[in-house]
Amino acid sequence: MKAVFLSDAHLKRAADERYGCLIRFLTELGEGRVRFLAGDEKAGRVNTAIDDLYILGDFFDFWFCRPDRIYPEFQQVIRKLVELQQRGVRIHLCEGNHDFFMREYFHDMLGMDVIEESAAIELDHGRAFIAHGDTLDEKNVLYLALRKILRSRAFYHFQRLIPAPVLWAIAGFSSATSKTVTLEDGEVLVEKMFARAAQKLFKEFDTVILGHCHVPVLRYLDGEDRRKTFAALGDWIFHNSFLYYEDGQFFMGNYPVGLGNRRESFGEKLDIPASSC
Ligand SMILES: [Mn+2]
Repeated sequence: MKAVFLSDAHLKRAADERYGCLIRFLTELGEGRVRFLAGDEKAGRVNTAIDDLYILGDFFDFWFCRPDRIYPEFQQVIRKLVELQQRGVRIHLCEGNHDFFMREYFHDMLGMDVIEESAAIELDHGRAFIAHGDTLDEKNVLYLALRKILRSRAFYHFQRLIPAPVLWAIAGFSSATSKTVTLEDGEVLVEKMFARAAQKLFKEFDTVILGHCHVPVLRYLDGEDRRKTFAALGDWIFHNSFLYYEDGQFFMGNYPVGLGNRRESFGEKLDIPASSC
């Protein structure tokens, strides 16, 4: 089984650099290429078609459910996902704290897998827990309460009453402000997530894969009987990071940006190194 996991692209405008980067990455996935920079700046690529693409939340900087009125800037990337799906890649979208109510469009209309909060998936070597990760801190009661309200049926119906262009304008404004108010230090957050995995989730799962903290981390923990894997996916704002999985092995890579053809022609197949922090 071959899969790519990514999160936190926070897509907003098609003209943004990260948007273009992601489009190129998805195009290459569709063509059966996974290009990456490893931690030591070595460039490489795996020529293979993947089976699954997991997008673990905050792919869009905002999302409101209007199956008939999709924010125009998002149409290009949605077409890309559909293209990948038509090539046989299964698309899994987990909702984040910026994008939810996704089922009605992505599942009901496009037939993609939508995960509301978390899911248990089967990988070749064992079970994995996947989630965006914003609900892992159970002590953050205020945030969890707010999250519940925003995802309630009442709020769903309320947002349906507001004209789409007005919603998009509000969303652009609120997502800009919410970042300055709620962005916890990524490094602190990743340690909290790892602690949660170590104390609880690893009892049930061999692997925990999360987004939300914007820091790419791949870490192993030797358990009593088998090795456990923890991954935080980073983002497509500063890192262009993704997790690649092939037959029981994980590899954290960064998509090369602006390296031109010199790197591109560096197309040898590398053995996938197991990097860890
Ligand atoms: Mn998030």
